[in-house]
Amino acid sequence: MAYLERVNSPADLKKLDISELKKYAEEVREYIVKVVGKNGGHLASNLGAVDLTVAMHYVFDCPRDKFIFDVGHQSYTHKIITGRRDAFAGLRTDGGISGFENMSESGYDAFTTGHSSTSLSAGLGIARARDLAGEKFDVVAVIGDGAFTGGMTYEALNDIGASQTRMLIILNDNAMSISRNVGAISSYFKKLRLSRRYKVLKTKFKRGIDGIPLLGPALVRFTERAKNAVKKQVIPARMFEQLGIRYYGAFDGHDIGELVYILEQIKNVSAPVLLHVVTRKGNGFYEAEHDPVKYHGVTGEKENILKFSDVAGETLVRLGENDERIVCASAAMIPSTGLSAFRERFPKRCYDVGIAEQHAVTMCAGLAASGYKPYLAVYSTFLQRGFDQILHDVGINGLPVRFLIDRAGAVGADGVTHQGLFDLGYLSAVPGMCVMAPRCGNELRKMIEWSAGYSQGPVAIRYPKGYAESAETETADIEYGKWEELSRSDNGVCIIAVGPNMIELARGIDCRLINARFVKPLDTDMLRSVAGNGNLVVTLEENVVRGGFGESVLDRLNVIGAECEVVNLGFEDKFCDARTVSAAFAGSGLTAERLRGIVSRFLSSKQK
Ligand SMILES: Cc1ncc(C[n+]2csc(CCOP(=O)(O)OP(=O)(O)O)c2C)c(N)n1
Repeated sequence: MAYLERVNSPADLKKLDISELKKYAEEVREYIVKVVGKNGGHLASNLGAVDLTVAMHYVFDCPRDKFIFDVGHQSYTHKIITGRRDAFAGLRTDGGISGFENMSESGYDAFTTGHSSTSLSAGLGIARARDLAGEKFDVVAVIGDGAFTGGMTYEALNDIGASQTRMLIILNDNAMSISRNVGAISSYFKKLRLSRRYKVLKTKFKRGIDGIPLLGPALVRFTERAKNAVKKQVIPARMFEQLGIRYYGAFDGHDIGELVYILEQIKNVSAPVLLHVVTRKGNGFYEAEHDPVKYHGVTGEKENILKFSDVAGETLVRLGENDERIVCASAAMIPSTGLSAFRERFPKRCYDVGIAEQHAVTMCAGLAASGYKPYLAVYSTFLQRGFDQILHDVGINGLPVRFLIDRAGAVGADGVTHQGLFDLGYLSAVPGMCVMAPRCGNELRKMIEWSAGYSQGPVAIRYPKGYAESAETETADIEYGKWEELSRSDNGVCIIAVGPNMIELARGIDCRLINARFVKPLDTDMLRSVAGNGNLVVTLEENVVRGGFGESVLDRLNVIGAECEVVNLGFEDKFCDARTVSAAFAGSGLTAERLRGIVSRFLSSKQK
């Protein structure tokens, strides 16, 4: 690790020559493989971006120049170069460094990222601020072809092209999102990539004929003209150029020498530029290169845990067999949301729309308006993008779009940008939305079956990542707006819990335990039955309390005129950057000990 140890800052990197840079990049790759093997993380995406990042730091002067890595999941090399080499060993652990670019972690991180397709907008803002202040530095946004499927990218391109604000966009094109990239833009990039082959041929040919003494120069001029004509056909649309953005590409994203050369050339262009580089996901690590989908994100978690996503997928296949109106959609997350089997069985009824949650929601609204039964499977954190579409396109029209909201609650190692702690609030805010949360796989199955027959309005079913099969029991059939009583007690203590983790927290406590399978509408009858004077009602939710389930229970109890004592437990009104689920719970006091303390204090004060 001779070179790795020598580089503690971008300035150290600049002391190396090109051949040393290549050796350094190899060592960085080895180090990433080692740390991700232990801690988990985005392996394939990072291995593909090592050479590019090394070249960027060699040519530019970060942190004076601003680098924004879209999604930020490929920023490991950037972290290692910018003084975080040793800290990188604590990647994604509690108290350790984040798996994404993060402004609060380092002055070298120009922006906090995590959700896709933000880099061009953020970059444009930074570039405009630079120009207003009369400063001089470069702004570089690195964006993958997957992130390029997100709508914000086009809103930003529109603005960048029109304003001619100077910034560099580096398109890191590996033809993959998490799985193979989809859509028309992906096909367009493929055409542009083919021009790369043409470029290589061109330089080789030129070298060959230059050696012919008399005819050489004339031949070069002739072939140059011929090739320019060919080039026009090879890159038919020139989309970027027409938007006012200079396009350079496509270049080999693993040839550090070539990258350094081209970056030095375009650094001085006084217009917005898009540099297209072609990379290989997983580059340099055989397993990741050959199975980039599996190695996109390595979790380091137990693989044998049963997932709610799998139950959702199986149930949809079963329902789909008997009902042709059942269709599924995902925003670039078909395998991770459990939809692979459905896509295989019903390819025409399953849509991967790219990283485009807003579009996915409204597209599903269109399907529902036409009599189909769309199921949109999406992570809680990414659905935040589609709030207006949920409200304006689905909600106002009362359309029965079914949302399957995965990874709801604390998410572990991905940290602050990925926590699914807000959906109960933003979904419940939409009039007419029915919001449900199963406590086990069996209940999720029943909820999805029930939702297929429910056409009065939109339905959201939210669940965390995994569930233990052993905790699965027979569950009562679903009845609209009705909760399930799991245990009884006459000590005046009632715990109303949402979801499996919260129910688990309350297990073993002497109380009336209620599974709030409907977060909206609330079960007012059952609430009346617990509202007696002198009782204690504790609500438990894996969501922020502000605007969440507990507050709506409190509100309803006030309307009923209840005189019981109420305690709302959930996540506090702050962003949670815990990297394990248990640390997230502990950080907001969501522990069995605290719950027991609250209950026993209540019981002893009652005795007095
Ligand atoms: C809004 C949003 N939706 C979904 C994701 C999940 N996600 C993380 S990385 C990724 C694929 C990104 O592909 P690309 O930009 O091409 O980068 P690569 O990993 O291929 O280098 C997706 C879908 C996200 N981060 N943000």
